Amino acid sequence: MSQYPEAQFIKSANAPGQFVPDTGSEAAFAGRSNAGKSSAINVIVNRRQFARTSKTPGRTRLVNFFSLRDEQRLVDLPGYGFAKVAGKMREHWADLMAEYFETRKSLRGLFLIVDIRRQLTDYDRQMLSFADAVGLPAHVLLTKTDKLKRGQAATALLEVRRDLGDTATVQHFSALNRLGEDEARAKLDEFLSLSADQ
Ligand SMILES: Nc1nc2c(ncn2[C@@H]2O[C@H](COP(=O)(O)OP(=O)(O)OP(=O)(O)O)[C@@H](O)[C@H]2O)c(=O)[nH]1
Ligand SMILES: [Mg+2]
Repeated sequence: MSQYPEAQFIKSANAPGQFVPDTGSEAAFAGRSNAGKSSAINVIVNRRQFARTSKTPGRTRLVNFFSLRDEQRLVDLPGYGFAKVAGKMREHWADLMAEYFETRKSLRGLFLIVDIRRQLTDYDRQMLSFADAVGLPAHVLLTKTDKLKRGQAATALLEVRRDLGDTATVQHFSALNRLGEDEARAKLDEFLSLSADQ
């Protein structure tokens, strides 16, 4: 049973004017394309195909708003790091993200989805600096932990934790075997219950 039985998709936006009304609280999910963002959201919300997974390139370039509970939202930000994304498109992405982080009053926290085998990319660091610039807490999900042996996974976590310092918290996660789902959900609820000026 989902912890968010009323969860539903609200709308996709390609420009700030299309964002849903900025009231209540929301948590944003960001990550390199193919890192496992949609899969992580599906596990956390406990619904197959809630955020969809891969092979829907159009939708992954948009800001997707989902309602979790009354006045609590989850926002699936456009995936980044597409090798072939043209300059104009990349500029549009950067402008859209800057606008979102700088103006969004209901934003309470950032989830950054990182493939545990790849460590942090420049785009990941850019997302963390967007969050840091507005004093927003960030939490990293090291996804696809099932792809590594236990020792390798532990080492990768330590490396990322050292790299992040106190800019973000971090945990192991796997959409395949649901490792870390409770911890991720607790963090999501923690973010959503923060008040506006924290
Ligand atoms: N083994 C394993 N595979 C995963 C995991 N999470 C995601 N995948 C796979 O990785 C691929 C990409 O997953 P998505 O969830 O679609 O990734 P995304 O970050 O949403 O990608 P875009 O929306 O295209 O940017 C899919 O084939 C998933 O099945 C995981 O924890 N373990
Ligand atoms: Mg996706």
